[in-house]
Amino acid sequence: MQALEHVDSGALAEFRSVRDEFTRFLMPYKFGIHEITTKIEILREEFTQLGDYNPIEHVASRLKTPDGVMQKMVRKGCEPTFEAIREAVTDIAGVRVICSFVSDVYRVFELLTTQTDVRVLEVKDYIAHPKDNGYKSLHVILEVPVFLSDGPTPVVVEVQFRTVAMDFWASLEHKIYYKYDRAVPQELLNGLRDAAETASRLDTTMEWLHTEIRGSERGTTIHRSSDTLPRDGWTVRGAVGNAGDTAQ
Ligand code: 0O2
Repeated sequence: MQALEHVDSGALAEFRSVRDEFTRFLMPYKFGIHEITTKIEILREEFTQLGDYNPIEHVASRLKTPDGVMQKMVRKGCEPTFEAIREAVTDIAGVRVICSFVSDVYRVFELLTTQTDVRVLEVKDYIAHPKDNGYKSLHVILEVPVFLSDGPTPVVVEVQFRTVAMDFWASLEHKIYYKYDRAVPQELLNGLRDAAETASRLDTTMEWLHTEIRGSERGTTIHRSSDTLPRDGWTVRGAVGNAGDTAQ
């Protein structure tokens, strides 16, 4: 605080004003995250209360930091204006839905995106078409209204749906990518591709086993844990009502 006394007061006021503007810019995205996570938690609780099989393992979310937004703005070569950023950076608000099996991923995706106040802007199916490195997930960019004091504001949120195995792979790949500052040795890249194939086979086998068990245990509830730890800056929601998530 003492150090600030030596800073030119005009420059400080300008700095504070930019900071406040950024906070105002990010606020609807934070509420957009709440809207989507609430929708997912409602589905999840409905499944649980009905004593039915719950396809949602856990939900995580993150709001990009101002620094993260600016990095993406530079990477996308967009103008340094809030309007341009709003248009070009579609993952300022991010929600990740981790499901038990691949069929659950598509089922929960369908349940969310067919809700009447949700508008789908873009779908990227990296499960049907995995990335070269082995990355799998179902991404959807959607728009949801957030009701502020001056009326409804449409907010863009990126939702990633994946299985536990896909999530496990992606979080390790993310760590490796950053540890080697994007220059990952070929040996590790090969290992990651192998691991992606193994994870994919695990998904197939586990889903088959699950279908077999369901077939012979109709009417019984299958309980599964939802205590997977948060990774790479995303905050996991294990129960309804957790809030406040910020990461790059
Ligand atoms: P973070 O830390 O999750 O925020 P975009 O830049 O989003 O317009 P892109 O890259 O085509 O264009 O978008 P895409 O493919 O939908 O990917 C966006 C997000 O998906 C990433 O966000 C990651 O969260 C995740 N993702 C995509 N590809 C990979 C991958 O190969 N490995 C891992 N681990 N995650 C991936 P950020 O902003 O990169 O990161």
